[in-house]
Amino acid sequence: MAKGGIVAGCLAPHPPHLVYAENPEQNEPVSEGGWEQLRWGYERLRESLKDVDYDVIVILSPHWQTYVGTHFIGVEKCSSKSVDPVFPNLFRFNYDLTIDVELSKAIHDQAKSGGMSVKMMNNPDFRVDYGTIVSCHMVRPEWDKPIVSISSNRSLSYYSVEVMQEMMIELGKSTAKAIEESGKKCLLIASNSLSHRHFVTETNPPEDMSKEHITSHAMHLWDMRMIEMMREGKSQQIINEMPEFCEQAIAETDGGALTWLLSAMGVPSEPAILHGYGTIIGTGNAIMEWPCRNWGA
Ligand code: 2X7
Ligand code: FE2
Repeated sequence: MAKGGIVAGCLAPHPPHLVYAENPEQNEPVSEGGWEQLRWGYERLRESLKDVDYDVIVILSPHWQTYVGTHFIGVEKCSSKSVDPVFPNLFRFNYDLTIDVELSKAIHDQAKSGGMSVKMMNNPDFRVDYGTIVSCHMVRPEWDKPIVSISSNRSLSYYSVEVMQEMMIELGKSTAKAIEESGKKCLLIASNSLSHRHFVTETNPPEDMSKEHITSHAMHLWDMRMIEMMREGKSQQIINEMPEFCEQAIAETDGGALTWLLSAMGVPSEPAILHGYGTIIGTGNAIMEWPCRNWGA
């Protein structure tokens, strides 16, 4: 069997506002648009991936939070309504998705053999988190690929960002090894915003773009610093600076997704492509792609 591999790694943020603004048939609320810079960024990412052949999307979302180990959905068919607990006015999404249980289990087993605390989630009534759904929808609205859904183990809450990083680096290596052995071509997604300080009141309508901006200059500077490092291939420096970034920018990278992604790609020194940047209720969001398929073996 030929070796499996990662065709691309993506940083794909998941504010529900993006799906709300797109007005897909699966989402109940109706909008007049909004957040176009980011939605055009997703358009560019989709265009970049349109001729890329892959079998499965592997995604880690900070909104599936587990406190004892990393969990993987182990149920083949998941279908229900996902409602954002903070923005039920924007996101009530009917989903119907397929899980690649074989690959989920392979990553689970690989991580376990490396000493990590892991668990397969086998509850057929489990509701998939909105982070996973929004990022997958924005990257591949056709919903024609199975996914592997990985939880965010909040080791940070018990220990520190440093411990979280160590664990995500390990999980990334296990993910890469399991993918290689699976023979499958995978698209990896880290589902998170960058700076994550947000406004506490909503505008009327929520898509009033005259009110949308970053919450502070400090958050802007942190976001630009992270984007520049990604564009320059400075993955190791990103990992080194992650504790300060998480603390000072209240960054959503605290869920481990970006560190996991960088580790799975082998902490690349190749540059990432910036497809778009924009703010959503004051948080900073970048759409980035690492086109691993072009890097050679
Ligand atoms: O989950 C989110 C987020 N990360 C950023 C902004 C707004 C809403 O939801
Ligand atoms: Fe979020």
